[in-house]
Amino acid sequence: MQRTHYSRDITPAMNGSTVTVNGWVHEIRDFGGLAFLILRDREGLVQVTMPKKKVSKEIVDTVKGLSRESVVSVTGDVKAMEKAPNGYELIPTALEVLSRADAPLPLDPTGKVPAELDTRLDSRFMDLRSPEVTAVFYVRANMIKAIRDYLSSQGCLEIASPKIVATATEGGTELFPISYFEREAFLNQSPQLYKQMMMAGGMDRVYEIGPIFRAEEHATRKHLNEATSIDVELSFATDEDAMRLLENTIAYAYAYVKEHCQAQLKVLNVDLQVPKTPFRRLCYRDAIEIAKKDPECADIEYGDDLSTQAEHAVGQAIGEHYFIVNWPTNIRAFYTQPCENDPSICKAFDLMHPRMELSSGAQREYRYAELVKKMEEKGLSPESFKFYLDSFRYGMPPHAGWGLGAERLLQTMLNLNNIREAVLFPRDRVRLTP
Ligand code: ATP
Ligand code: AMO
Repeated sequence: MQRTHYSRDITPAMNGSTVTVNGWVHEIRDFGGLAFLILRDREGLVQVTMPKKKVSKEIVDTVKGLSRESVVSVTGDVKAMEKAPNGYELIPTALEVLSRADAPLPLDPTGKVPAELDTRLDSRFMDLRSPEVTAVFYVRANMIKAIRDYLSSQGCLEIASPKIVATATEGGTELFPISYFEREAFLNQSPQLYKQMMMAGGMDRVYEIGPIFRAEEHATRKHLNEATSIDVELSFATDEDAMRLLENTIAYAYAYVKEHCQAQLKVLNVDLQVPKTPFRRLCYRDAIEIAKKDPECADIEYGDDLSTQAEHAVGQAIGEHYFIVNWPTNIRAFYTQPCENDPSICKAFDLMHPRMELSSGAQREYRYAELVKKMEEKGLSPESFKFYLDSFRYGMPPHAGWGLGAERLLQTMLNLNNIREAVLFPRDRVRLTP
């Protein structure tokens, strides 16, 4: 049972050596004098070939009695074989059944019988056994690793901020209230306030990769109620510094995945193109003009948020990653700094993929008096943000940062139709289990 190799690590050059592989019964084919067991592990398929003259009757009989998706351990001799997956087959000398699978299966993990996304999510453990789904999460793990490596290499320290909080940050309507002993508390929508406080703490450059919670009421293909946010905050930095780090992070993640996930990209049929930096900077005003040309967005006005339709119209016109800059101050969060020469626009940016928004960020208002004024203008009570505002009173450096949705990044990278495909166990309006 002690595994010696994953399926992918065995090569035809190992002809004659003995290996042990562990995995699931993908398929059994019996041709009388010759039987095949196709075993599947995380990395791929192994053909176990049983010519009845060479393999013990006990092993052949055990295999014939196996149900699909049972878990087995097979020890055998490697034989180079051009027609088999990865160019080799195993002639078994020992076979151990570790767990028998019930029948019928809730899903067909070979994908031969396609299932609706909802059915797949209901039996996610089984869904994950299909090579396409495994590939998505293999890429996700590598994408996150790349981002962590890159941000660390740029001098950012990883932090962990609380997820149980007392206040909203991204507009009051999308909060999940929870009961916290005698008080009301909320699940955090964003590490925003905490990553800014780290600038007052002198940590200089920080990042966090963690969950955010938003009570989005509606079902869309790009919203989750629990998402993963990649947050960055940089001291002594401008909006332009933050944008540069963001575009370089995206390009690095793409390049890393392209290099390290070749087999998975092939399974997913994705021809990954590393986006070229710097990304185009498009003025909000020009984005509105482009959107207006789409008949479905004809009534969009300067000062409106970009609707999903408008995002699509502009995305189609640009055709690659781009930033929207020079946003009207009154439609951005209170912590955004207005431009000195024209305070009606601000130092906020959105990073867009042609399909959707991937990230928002800004140079922050770091002057205490101005920040309090901005909060009051937005109808927020400075008293409830005292813990945050105090950090601006005793030496707060100028700073800038961004939040990037990990699932949206993966969704657009792999061209997934629905954001739920980019999460192991998505949370939406109706889904709380598994
Ligand atoms: P923000 O960046 O303002 O926090 P977001 O990233 O959640 O918002 P976007 O993806 O930028 O939202 O949303 C673009 C547009 O999608 C919104 O302007 C709105 O028209 C629409 N939209 C946003 N949230 C929802 C929702 N929960 N259900 C349906 N449509 C939504
Ligand atoms: P914003 O609210 O735009 O900005 O969120 C940043 C990014 O997080 C992702 N995201 C989501 N992904 C899936 N489902 C959701 N419900 C969801 N909500 C957000 C998106 C989005 O672009 N504090 C600021 C960031 C900053 O200024 O540093 C913020 O939270 O990809």
